Amino acid sequence: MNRLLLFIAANLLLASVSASARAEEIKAGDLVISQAWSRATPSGAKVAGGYLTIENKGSAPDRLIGGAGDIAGKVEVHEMAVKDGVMTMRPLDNGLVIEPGKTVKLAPGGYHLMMFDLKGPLKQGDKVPVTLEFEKAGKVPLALDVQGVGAPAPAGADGAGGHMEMKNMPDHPGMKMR
Ligand SMILES: [Cu+2]
Repeated sequence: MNRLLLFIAANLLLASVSASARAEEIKAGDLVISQAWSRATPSGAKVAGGYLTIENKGSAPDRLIGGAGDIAGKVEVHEMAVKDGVMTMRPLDNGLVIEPGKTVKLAPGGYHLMMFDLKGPLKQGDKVPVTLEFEKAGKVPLALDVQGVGAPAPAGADGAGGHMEMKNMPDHPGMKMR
């Protein structure tokens, strides 16, 4: 019995250590943002995606309406979806709503930040500062943790989210990653 308790305690301790080592949380009003990350870009690439998890702990919806960063000429909020068998992306003109009590994940293959006109390559290990803009929470500075080329998810995550190749995107002229 005692041994079992010890075992459980040790596991809890390990779990909390790895969770805190994994990613910082950013609090902005009622929002908690975590696991902000991006991928290393091949040299010459002009676009990159940005991914993060946003939790709304408040009682009213908020809306991610845009972003900005020194690394990019323009940052947009995008949605990726399969339409008529073709993978397409489009900017969310009205922003991305985060309902109260809900968690929205921006991840490869779904919602994402799109950084255009990159001023330089993103390198693995970099922390890229960007500022997100929410309707209620306002401007929220954070850093995207740059993972390796083709990383499907942030380091230490459960590997959720499929691997998405950014090519053959008819909605994004000139958007070739390789
Ligand atoms: Cu996009």
